[in-house]
Amino acid sequence: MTTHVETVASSIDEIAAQIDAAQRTGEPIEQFGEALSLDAAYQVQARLLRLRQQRGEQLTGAKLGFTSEAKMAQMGVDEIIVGFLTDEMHLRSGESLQLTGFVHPRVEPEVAFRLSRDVAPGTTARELVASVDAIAPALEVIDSRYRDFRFSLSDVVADNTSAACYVLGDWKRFRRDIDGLAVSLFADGRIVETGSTSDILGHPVRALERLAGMLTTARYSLPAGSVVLAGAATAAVAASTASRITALIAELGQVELCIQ
Ligand code: OOG
Repeated sequence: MTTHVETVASSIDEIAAQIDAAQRTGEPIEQFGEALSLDAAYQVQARLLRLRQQRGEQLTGAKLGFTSEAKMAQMGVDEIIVGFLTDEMHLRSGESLQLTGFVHPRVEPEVAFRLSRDVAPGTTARELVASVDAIAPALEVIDSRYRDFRFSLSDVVADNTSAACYVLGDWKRFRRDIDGLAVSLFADGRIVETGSTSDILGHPVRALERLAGMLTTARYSLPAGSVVLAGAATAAVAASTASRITALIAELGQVELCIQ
């Protein structure tokens, strides 16, 4: 006889398998909708991480989503979410992104933090911030696996918060006074989005503080050297609209992605 617990576990595996296939083929899927609770969605996400690790990928960090008004307004979701990053998602600044294999990728400017120590669920906000040793400008490529880039909160969490790739600029020594820095996103040299690092929860360090509480929900620990993306300060732009996308953050520098 199949118990309720087994049924739930198998549907989590089944949803993870569908999202994983969509991510690997670039074929969009339909949303799961009401049937998927937020807790089940984080279980799906943890299962996706396990599938990627079984294929040899390494966990390299975490990313926060919906930490700015601009992103909440663009996507109609207003709760902070967390996803994972792996080594396969990492691109060097100036590297080319092949659009084939993605569903409908978009690019957004981010602040990246680097952790100097292992951080496990239960780490306090203060300990997590104290473990940061470097900051860098970054770009995140997001690619919802759902048709038309539309989703509910649980759908996007199950889909690893649309994480696809990330590009890091040069690391600088961590300092706390990184609010109020101008953020600009350029497509082929033309400004397409502008904002400020203060658009990320009033101060990007608040994103780190929020991550501390969310690691328990997300069910993973971050090894020393991990990257944390604080969430985009501006709306995202479609990757297909340009052959070069650049983020410039005052005092932190710039980072670039070529699109093919
Ligand atoms: C979800 C991911 C949001 C951010 O920086 O706010 C996000 C999405 O917009 O598809 O990464």
